[in-house]
Amino acid sequence: MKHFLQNRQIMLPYLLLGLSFGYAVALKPTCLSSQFRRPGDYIIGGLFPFGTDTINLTARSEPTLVVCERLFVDGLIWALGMKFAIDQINNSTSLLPGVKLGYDIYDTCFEPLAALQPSLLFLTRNGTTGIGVVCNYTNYQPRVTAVIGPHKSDLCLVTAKLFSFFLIPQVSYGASSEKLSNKELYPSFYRTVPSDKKLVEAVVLLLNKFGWNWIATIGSDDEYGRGAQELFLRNVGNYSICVAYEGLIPTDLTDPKAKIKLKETVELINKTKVNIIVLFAFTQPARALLEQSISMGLSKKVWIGTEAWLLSDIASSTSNIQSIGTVLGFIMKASPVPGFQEYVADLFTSVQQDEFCQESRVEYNRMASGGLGTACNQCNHISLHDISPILSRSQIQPVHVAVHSVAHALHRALGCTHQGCPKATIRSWQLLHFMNTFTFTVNGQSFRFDESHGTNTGYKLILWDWKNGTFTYLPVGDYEESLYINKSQIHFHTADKKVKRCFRECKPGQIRQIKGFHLCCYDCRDCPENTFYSSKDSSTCTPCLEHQWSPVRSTRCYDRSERYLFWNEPLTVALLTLTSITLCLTCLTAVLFFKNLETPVVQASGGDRNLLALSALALLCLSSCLYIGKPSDRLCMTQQVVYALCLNACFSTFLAKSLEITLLTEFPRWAPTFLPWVTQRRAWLVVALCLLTECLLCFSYLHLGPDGLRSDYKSLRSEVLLVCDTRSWLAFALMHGYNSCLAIVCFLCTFMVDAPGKKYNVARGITFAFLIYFIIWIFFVAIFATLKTVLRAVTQISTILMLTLGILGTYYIPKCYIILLKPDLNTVNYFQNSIKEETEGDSQ
Ligand SMILES: *[C@@H]1O[C@H](CO)[C@@H](O)[C@H](O)[C@H]1NC(C)=O
Ligand SMILES: *[C@@H]1O[C@H](CO)[C@@H](O)[C@H](O)[C@H]1NC(C)=O
Ligand SMILES: *[C@@H]1O[C@H](CO)[C@@H](O)[C@H](O)[C@H]1NC(C)=O
Ligand SMILES: *[C@@H]1O[C@H](CO)[C@@H](O)[C@H](O)[C@H]1NC(C)=O
Ligand SMILES: *[C@@H]1O[C@H](CO)[C@@H](O)[C@H](O)[C@H]1NC(C)=O
Ligand SMILES: *[C@@H]1O[C@H](CO)[C@@H](O)[C@H](O)[C@H]1NC(C)=O
Ligand SMILES: *[C@@H]1O[C@H](CO)[C@@H](O)[C@H](O)[C@H]1NC(C)=O
Ligand SMILES: *[C@@H]1O[C@H](CO)[C@@H](O)[C@H](O)[C@H]1NC(C)=O
Ligand SMILES: CC(=O)N[C@H]1CO[C@H](CO)[C@@H](O)[C@@H]1O
Repeated sequence: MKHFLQNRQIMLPYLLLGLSFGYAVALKPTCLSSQFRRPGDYIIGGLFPFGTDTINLTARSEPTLVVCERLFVDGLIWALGMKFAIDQINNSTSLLPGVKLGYDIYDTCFEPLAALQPSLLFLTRNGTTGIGVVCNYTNYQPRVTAVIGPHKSDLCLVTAKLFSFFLIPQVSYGASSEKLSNKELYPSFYRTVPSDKKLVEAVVLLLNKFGWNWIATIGSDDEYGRGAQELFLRNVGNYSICVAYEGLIPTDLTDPKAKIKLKETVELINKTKVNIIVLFAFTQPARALLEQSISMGLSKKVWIGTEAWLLSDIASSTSNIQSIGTVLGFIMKASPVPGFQEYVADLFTSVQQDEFCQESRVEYNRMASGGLGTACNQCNHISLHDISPILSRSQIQPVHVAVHSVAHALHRALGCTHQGCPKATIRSWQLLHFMNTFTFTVNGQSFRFDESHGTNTGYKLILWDWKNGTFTYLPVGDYEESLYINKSQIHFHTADKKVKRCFRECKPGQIRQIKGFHLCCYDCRDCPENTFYSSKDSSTCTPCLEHQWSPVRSTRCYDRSERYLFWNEPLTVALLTLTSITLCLTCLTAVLFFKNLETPVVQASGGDRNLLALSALALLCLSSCLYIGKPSDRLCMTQQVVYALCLNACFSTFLAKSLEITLLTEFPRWAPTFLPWVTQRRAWLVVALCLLTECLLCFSYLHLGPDGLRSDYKSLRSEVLLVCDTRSWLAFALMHGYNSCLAIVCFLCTFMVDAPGKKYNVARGITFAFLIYFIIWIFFVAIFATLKTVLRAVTQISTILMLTLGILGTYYIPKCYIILLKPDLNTVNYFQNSIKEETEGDSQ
C-alpha cells in the first residue's frame, strides 16, 4: 500500500471518458461487455456502477429502462475485480475445488431505480424469469446464491431490504452508512468496508489532535453525506469541537439551482471564518464545491476529506487546485490485490481477439438474462490506456474480499475438502451461518465479519502533496484502534495556520451560556452570589444551602458566621458609655430628689413616687445591656417585658400626677372627692393598679407567644443575622399599646393646661415628656422597619437611652435646676398655690 501510494504520480490529465472519446482511441470495438456474465454451478450476482448521470429521470413517464449517460471507470474496474476473484476461485484447488462459480453483473448507474431491475432478476426462481409467491421460501431457489454490491449506501438501503427478505447474502464493497449496521432490518447484509462510524471517529480524533475546534462541515445531499455528517455532529460534542457551519451540497449538478446553492455555501463558509472544512461527499459534489470555491477565491483552508473523494481525479483534473489549501483525510486501508493489474492487461489484450470474443459471446449467451441488456455497452470502446490511471489507483480489495467471503461460506456450507466438493443443493440462507461465524483468509490477510456484519480494516491518513510540482498521495498516519500521525510529514499549504477559537476556557466558578445556535459558542457567565459552579450541572449555577453563602464566581459554598451586636464592638462601647452616663444622671437625679423629698418642688412633681419612676428609668437604662451579645429566646422575651414594665412604672406615676392636674383644672367640682385618690398615699394605689394591669398583659404576652430568636439568612451577605422576632403581634400590641394609651391619656390631660400667673406649670413637663415619647416611637418604628442589620439592636438601645434622657430632660432636670440653682423659687407658693388657691376658691 505504501509503495502504491508513494510512487503514484498521475502524469496524464485524466478526463471522464465519453462515448466519442472511446471511438477515437479504439479503432475496433472489443467484446469487453460480454465478460460480465458467465454460467456456473452457483451464480453470484453483481451490482456495479458502470455508468453515472442518469438521463432525465423526471421525463420518465413510462416505466422504461433507466439509461445512464457516461461511463464510470471505477465501477468497471470493480466489476473486473469481481471477475478476477471468481476466475481465481475457479482456478483454485483449495477453495471450492471442482465447483464452477458463475456470475451475472449488472449496472446500477448510482441510481436506486436502475439497481432495482437487476435485483428483481436475481430473485427470480432459478431457470425462470418470475419471482415465486409462496408461503414458505425455505426451499425457494433464486437465480443467484449471493449478491456482491451495490457500491453506494442509498442503493444498498433499497436492495438490502429485498435480499434480506429472502435471506440472500449481500456483500457490499462500498456502502458505509451506519444505518446498514442494523441487523434487525438488514439481516443478510454484509460489507467489506468499515462503517462511517469509524471514519467519523477518526476525523474527530484528527481534529482533536491538532486542536482544531472551530470548523465547518459539509455533506453531500445523499445517504452518505447526510449519514456521515449526522454521525460527525453527534461525535464532535464530546471533544469540545465547535461546528460553525453545517451544510449540504446538491448531488444533482444538472439542476440549475445547484450552482446557486454551491455559491451560497462558499459564502457562508467565508462568513464563519473557519479554517477547517470537513467534507463528506462523493467525487462529483466534492469537485463542484472545490471548483466553486477556487473560482470565488476562497482563502486557503484545511480540507478534511474521506475516501469518497480524496482518491478521485479531482487533484489532477482541476486547474489551480493548489489554491484550496491543505487537503488531508482518511482512506480505507486496503492492500493491492496481486495479479490484478496483469489480469486486466491480459483481458484487454484478449478482448481484441476475435477467437476469444466468439468464445465469450457463446458463454455470455448461455445465461438467460430475462431480457436485460448488457451491463456496459460503452465498455467495448475503451482501451487499457484509457483506464490505466484509475486502474493503478483504484482499490479493488473490498470487492475481492467480498467475493472470497461468499466463496468461503459456500465452501464450508457444501462441506468441501481438498479433494473436492460434494454435489449438494445449497440454499442462499444456509450461507448466512457461515458468513457470520467464520474467519477467512484472502492473500494471507485474515478477515471476519464483526457483530454488525462489517470488516474493520482501519484507515490510512493521506495528504495531497505537491512536492517539486508533482502530485502525490502522501501517507502521514493511520487509524485502527488509535490515531497515529507523523506530524513532521505534514506540510501545511495554508498560510494562516492559526485557528480561531470560539471555545473559551471559562474560569472556575463560571458557567457557559450558549450563544446562538452553535452549541459550542458560548459566553462565560459568573455564578451570582449564594450560588456556585458545580461540575455535576455545568449549565446552571447551583444555589447554596440556606445556612451557607458564596461570593460571586465561586466553586463552593461557605458556612455563614453568626452576626449580632458584639460586646467588643466600638459601637457597643460607645453605647455602653452613653448608658452609664444616662444611668449616672438618673441616679444623681434620684439622689437629689431623695435629699430634697420634702421640698415643694419634689412634692409638687409627685413626691416619693418620683423615686419609683427614677428607679424604673434606671432599670430601663440598664436593660439596654440585654440587647448586646448573642440573643436567645429567653433574652428576647426579657427585653420586651422589662421594657414594658419599666416604662409602665414611670408612666403610672405621671398618670397619677396628670389626673390630679386634670381634676384641678377641668373638673374642680369633683376635685374634693377624687383628689385624695390621686395625691398623697392613695396615689400609690393608682400606680399599683397600672403596674398590675401591665403585669397581667405581660403574662398574656408570655402565654400568647413571646418574642423568640430568628436566624435571618437573607439580610446579610456572608453571615446569619440573629434577631429577636415577634411571634404574636396581638400580645405585642397589648403590652406596648397599654403604655401608649397611658401616654395618650397623660398627654391629653396635660397639654391644654395653662399655669396661672407666675406659677410653675407642672403639666408642661409631662406634656413634653410624652411628646418626646411619641416622637421617639415614630422615629423608632420608621428606622427599625427599614434596618436589617445589627443596627436594629443599636436602634433599640438608642431608643431606650433617648427615652430615658428625654423623660429626664423634660421632667426631672428642670426640677433639679430649681433645687440646685434657683432655691428661691422652691417655695410652696410657687408650686402649690395655684392648685390650692383654685381648690380653695372653688370650694368656697
Ligand atoms: C427532461 O425532459 C423534459 C420533458 O421531456 C424536457 O423538457 C427537459 O428539457 C429534459 N431535461 C433534460 C436536462 O434533458
Ligand atoms: C487460471 O489457471 C490458468 C492455468 O493454470 C492460468 O493461465 C490463469 O491465469 C489462471 N487464472 C487466474 C485468474 O488465476
Ligand atoms: C439453476 O438451474 C440450472 C439449469 O437451469 C442448473 O444447471 C443449476 O444447477 C441451477 N442452480 C442451482 C443453484 O440450483
Ligand atoms: C417450510 O418448508 C420446509 C421444507 O419443506 C419445512 O421444513 C418447514 O417446516 C416449512 N416451514 C413452515 C413454517 O411451514
Ligand atoms: C459522548 O459522550 C456521551 C456522554 O458522555 C456518551 O454517552 C457517548 O457515548 C459519547 N459519544 C461518543 C461518540 O464517544
Ligand atoms: C470573504 O469575506 C471577505 C470579507 O469578510 C470578503 O472580502 C471576501 O471577498 C469574501 N470572499 C469570498 C470568496 O466570498
Ligand atoms: C525535489 O527537488 C529537489 C531539488 O529540486 C530534489 O533534491 C529532491 O530530491 C526532489 N524531491 C522529490 C521527492 O522528487
Ligand atoms: C515521520 O516522517 C519523517 C519524514 O518523512 C520520517 O523521517 C520519520 O521516520 C517518520 N516517523 C515515523 C515514526 O514514521
Ligand atoms: C465462470 C468462469 O470464469 N469459469 C472459469 C473458471 O476457471 C476455469 C479454469 O481456469 C475456466 O475454464 C472457467 O472458464
